[in-house]
Amino acid sequence: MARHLITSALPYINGIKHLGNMVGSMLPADVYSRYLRQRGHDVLYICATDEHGTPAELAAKEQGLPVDAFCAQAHNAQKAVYDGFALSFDYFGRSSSRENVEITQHFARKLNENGFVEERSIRQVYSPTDGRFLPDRYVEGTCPHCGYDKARGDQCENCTRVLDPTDLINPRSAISGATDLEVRETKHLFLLQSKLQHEVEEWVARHEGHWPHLASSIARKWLTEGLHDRAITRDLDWGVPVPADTWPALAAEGKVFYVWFDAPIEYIGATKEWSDQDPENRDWKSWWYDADDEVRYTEFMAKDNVPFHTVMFPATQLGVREPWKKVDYVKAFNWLTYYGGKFSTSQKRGVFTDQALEILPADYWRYFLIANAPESDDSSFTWEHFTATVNKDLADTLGNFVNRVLSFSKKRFGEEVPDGGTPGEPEAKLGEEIARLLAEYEDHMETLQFRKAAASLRALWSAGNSYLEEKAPWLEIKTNKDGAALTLRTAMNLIHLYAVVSEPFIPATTAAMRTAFTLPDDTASWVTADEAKSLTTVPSGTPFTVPPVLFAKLTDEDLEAYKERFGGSEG
Ligand code: B3M
Ligand code: ZN
Repeated sequence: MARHLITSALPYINGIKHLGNMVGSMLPADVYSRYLRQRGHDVLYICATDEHGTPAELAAKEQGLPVDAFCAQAHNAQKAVYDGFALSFDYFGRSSSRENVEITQHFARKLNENGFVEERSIRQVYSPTDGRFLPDRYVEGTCPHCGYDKARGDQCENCTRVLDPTDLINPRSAISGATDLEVRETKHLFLLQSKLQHEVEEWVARHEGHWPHLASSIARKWLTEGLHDRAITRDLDWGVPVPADTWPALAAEGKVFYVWFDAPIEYIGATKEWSDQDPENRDWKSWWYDADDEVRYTEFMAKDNVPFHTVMFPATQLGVREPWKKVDYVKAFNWLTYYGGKFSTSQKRGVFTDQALEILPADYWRYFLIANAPESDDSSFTWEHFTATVNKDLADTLGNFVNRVLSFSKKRFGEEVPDGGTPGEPEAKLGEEIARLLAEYEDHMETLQFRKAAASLRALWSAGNSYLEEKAPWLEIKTNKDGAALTLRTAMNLIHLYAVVSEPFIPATTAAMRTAFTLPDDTASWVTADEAKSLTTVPSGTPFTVPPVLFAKLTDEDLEAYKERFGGSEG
């Protein structure tokens, strides 16, 4: 049994996230974690809210709240939504935690001891209108590389190039829009990434061959551009304080660490938060320290986060000269667009996670989003595609199969699984097909190819429908009652098998399917190839109930109402 450490990119604290944010990180991480748990592995799935940096400060200001109070309520609001999506984190922490402060400060001290931190005086953008230094992210302007006119001072989200605010053309304050920006002297700590370039390159070279092309190409691009020494402190009131024992002057000025310095460390911090809740039985360090041989670490994130995870964080981990666990596999995603454009809170474009749960249960979204995950390219959310997929895959192929098999059997044979005698050629052929498709599904899940895994799952569901159409127990019963009973018993075994293997995608639905059968020792966490072939896990005589219809079909009126409410057109 392997130990799997899984993390997904930490959602910024400011505001409820849209579906695109979830499908590129937390949701696939959850599907993979559920799958590994069912296969009997020891899984620790960690995430947290990313609470530092100017996103938090500005959002709190807008709500007239102290930042810490804002973060506490915003963390709970996001966590409630993720609970609604059944995201099975082992722990969902907060980067403002005491644990993260301690570990981040430890990392900074060690980097300093090892000669990878230097104090430098820099010229930073100051906004007299806002009365403060503007962190990179809150300087907006035109990207010098691609001309994108909403590029941020730290990174251009259009061409993903990392920037410095002074690179921007026509810079303006993202807070007030003020353009009377000045550049003033201020002291900051720099992480000497240039001194770690060679080590990071060696480490990436050892791993990039296993990563998806999207992750390895971005990491390679960043390394080819060369690792630059980067400021890792900011003039902000909110963040991990620079420790006074090492940098008294900077601490006295109230400097804090740059959000991207402490955010990845929160993966470790949140694990310690988890451990501190039950120190007798949990050992956070066994997952992170000197754990290379026992633990496999997989990260999930969107492509704009790849540079920080494949270069800056590993550089930090290498520079502390301690055996912290570095990522083994980076599952990076492209973007989910909304009708080809970006989701946008301000322009009321797109579906946000809280709104999604208002209109439909989580499993509708979970399945659709993973089945259309933006893996090898951006993918576009449209209401037309969503309603068509829900109606075809969920309502017809899976839901209708379950409902008509159980309803018909109950009506003609009562509320126990009928017998029908020895399986024949059709059942043997079906079993071979189910075992083949199951092996294909498992392979796609093991290799984190979610769209392909969804296709194999769909094919498993379809195989049951083909068998039912071929055997047609509603006709068979007129001339061969036993034959009809055998068909229904076989189909009910498929329902139980679907309930087990579909759980990572649609956990609430599969719970309803599985509990339809009163199986005393239904502990089967997965399905073996033999069980797939034989389809006899659910014996005749097993009591069963007919669950409510699993998925309601979406109507044209629903479709129009969604498009009206959320906006829905190209461009
Ligand atoms: N919060 C960026 C984002 O939400 C950042 C991820 C941090 S992962 C350590 O895209
Ligand atoms: Zn650009």
